[in-house]
Amino acid sequence: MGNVVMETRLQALRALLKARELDAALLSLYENRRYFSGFTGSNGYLLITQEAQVLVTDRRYTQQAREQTYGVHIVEHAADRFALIAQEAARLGIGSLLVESQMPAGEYFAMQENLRGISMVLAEDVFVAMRMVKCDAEVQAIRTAVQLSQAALAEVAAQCKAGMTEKDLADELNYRVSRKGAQAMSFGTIVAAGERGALAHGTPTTRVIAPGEMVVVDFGAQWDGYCADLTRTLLFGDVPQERLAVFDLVERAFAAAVAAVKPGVTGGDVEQAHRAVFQTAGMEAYALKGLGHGIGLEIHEHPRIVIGNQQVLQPGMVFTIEPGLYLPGRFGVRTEDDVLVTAQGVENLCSLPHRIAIA
Ligand SMILES: [Mn+2]
Repeated sequence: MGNVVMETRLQALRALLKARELDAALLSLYENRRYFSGFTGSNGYLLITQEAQVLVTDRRYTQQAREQTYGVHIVEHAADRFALIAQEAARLGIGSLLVESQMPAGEYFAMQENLRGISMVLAEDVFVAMRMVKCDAEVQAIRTAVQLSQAALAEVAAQCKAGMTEKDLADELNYRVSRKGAQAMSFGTIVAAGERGALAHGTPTTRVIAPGEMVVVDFGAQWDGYCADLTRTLLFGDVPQERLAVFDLVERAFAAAVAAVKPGVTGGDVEQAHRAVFQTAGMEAYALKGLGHGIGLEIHEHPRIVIGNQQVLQPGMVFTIEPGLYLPGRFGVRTEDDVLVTAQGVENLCSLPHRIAIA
């Protein structure tokens, strides 16, 4: 992300600090640090005041931090990073500090010990809320992540066959995503064959895929830090008609959910649109309570597209739509695409066919 994007984000954070009458924010979560400074090291504490940005990190990352950030003063810590953060906070005249709700308890107590006289205020959902609406550059990064993911799965689908194991399929997919230029997978690839498909998040095993089985494949590439998240239920050979009927029902739920997406409706409204399809078919008992989640620098962000969610959708939000039906001990079906809320309604960022037959 360029300097203009970073500047816009900083301005929004500074306006928020001002409105809440707080002197500074302290960011240590990887995604928040990256979002507000561009720094991608695994260790760092970013202090942001109205005038200054200070990053406290260790010697492994000082050079990298200089290269990745703009307008950030970099301070190298040795053993006691908390004492150094306290020193910087004192130098900057900080009396109150917004801290992330994900801060580990151990760090919180260490900060409290060191930052005497500074009041720490819990940010709760502040940072996830700021990251919820994506700018054009972020949407572009997600589009690229989706394209890499789709191209990789299309190649794997063209070559895989019954007799492979779940793990064979996952390894092949991960390799191809990487070869296409992705920096990483968004999360550990899920491949769940036959009755294992009823486990919503089955990790790949050495179980062999048999002809006539459905195989749930859930994965995604990361591009410029941004995550894609796609699921296809691959149809190996002659899948029994009863199972194909369940597949079609999930497709109808997917279509109903996408049709419900537009600015002004809530996450809960979209979830209900898909649930209604399952209710009518008498299959609701086999569905989960959620339909999707925001994606961005993290694989699970806001908005949450879950039962009763009151978050109002706005243009620029990007989230998954992933209806599924899970029949314990028998089989499972899930289809997942990533969608963008637009001023007019919705754009599906994915174009890979949902129904993929493996000969
Ligand atoms: Mn997902």
